[in-house]
Amino acid sequence: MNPQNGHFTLLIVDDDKHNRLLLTELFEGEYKIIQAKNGLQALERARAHAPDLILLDVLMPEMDGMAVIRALKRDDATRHIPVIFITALDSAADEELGLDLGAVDYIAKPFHPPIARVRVRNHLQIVHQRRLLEQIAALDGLTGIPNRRRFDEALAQEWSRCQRSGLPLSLIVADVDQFKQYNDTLGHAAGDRVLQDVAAALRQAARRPGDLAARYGGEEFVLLLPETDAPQAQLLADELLQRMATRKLPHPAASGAPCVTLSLGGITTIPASNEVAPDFFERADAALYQAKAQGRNRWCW
Ligand code: GH3
Ligand code: MG
Ligand code: MG
Ligand code: MG
Repeated sequence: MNPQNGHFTLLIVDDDKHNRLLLTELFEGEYKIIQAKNGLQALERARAHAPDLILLDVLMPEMDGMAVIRALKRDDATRHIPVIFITALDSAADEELGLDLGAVDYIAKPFHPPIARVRVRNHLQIVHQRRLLEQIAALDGLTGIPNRRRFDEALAQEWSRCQRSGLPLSLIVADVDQFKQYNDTLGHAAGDRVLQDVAAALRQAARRPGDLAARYGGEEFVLLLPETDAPQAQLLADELLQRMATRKLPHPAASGAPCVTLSLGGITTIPASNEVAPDFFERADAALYQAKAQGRNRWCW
């Protein structure tokens, strides 16, 4: 998202209709605008619409702006949303309090509209940059698929989701067979291209919404499959092995098939309340070890 292209949403909070109108007119050319006329409505709309920035009045009956920002910062769903106070309260103490409660900026009324516009734009630029960084931090540099950090988060999330829903969760751990020999004979750069190819095959296999293909590290990959029972996940495992066979990436030093193959370890469970996600992963890894021991290019569950 680019701050100039109108994809950002601002929540304007003010008890005074005239002020809401003024601010809306100032920003509606650049951003999507949502309004709230009191503190409670502000909290509800911040949760419902996840705006990119909140312009917050301080003096409001019932719940004032300071109480609103405290509530926003207590809530996981809203604490990351930057807040700018726009207020007639112009003492240094008020400004200090507002910033101390986590506002990113404080604009005293009466304000110069062009300055308010630029301040908002600058803060949205920071939002934009932070999101880019978050995206990059979740991706593996070589293959472009999600990395282990992202997978660990997703596993924790899906684990508790399936604990609540009672639906099965499946996990496949994939490891490239005899990859050391591959690197040793064809070189590390060729090995890197194989990893990119494997990542592409995994991405194709993880095609339903909610499925996650990630590079766990080195030549190990994972496929997290929420709400998927064992027969469904084993079908996907077959498909993944088949996809690799179809790709026919030559592996001159392989002891079995002369192509790059994968071994897969799978596990399916309905997470019980006394089980933890790391044990789940260990069990998939144990199945992978079995697949290796049984001759590679296969899955074990
Ligand atoms: P096995 O069939 O038992 O899995 O044997 P293997 O040779 O694949 O297993 P091993 O763990 O001995 O070797 C893994 C190799 O993966 C060694 C390492 O150099 C290579 N590797 C790990 N990360 C990368 C990478 O990013 N790029 C390349 N080219 N090679 C990598
Ligand atoms: Mg007011
Ligand atoms: Mg390995
Ligand atoms: Mg290997």
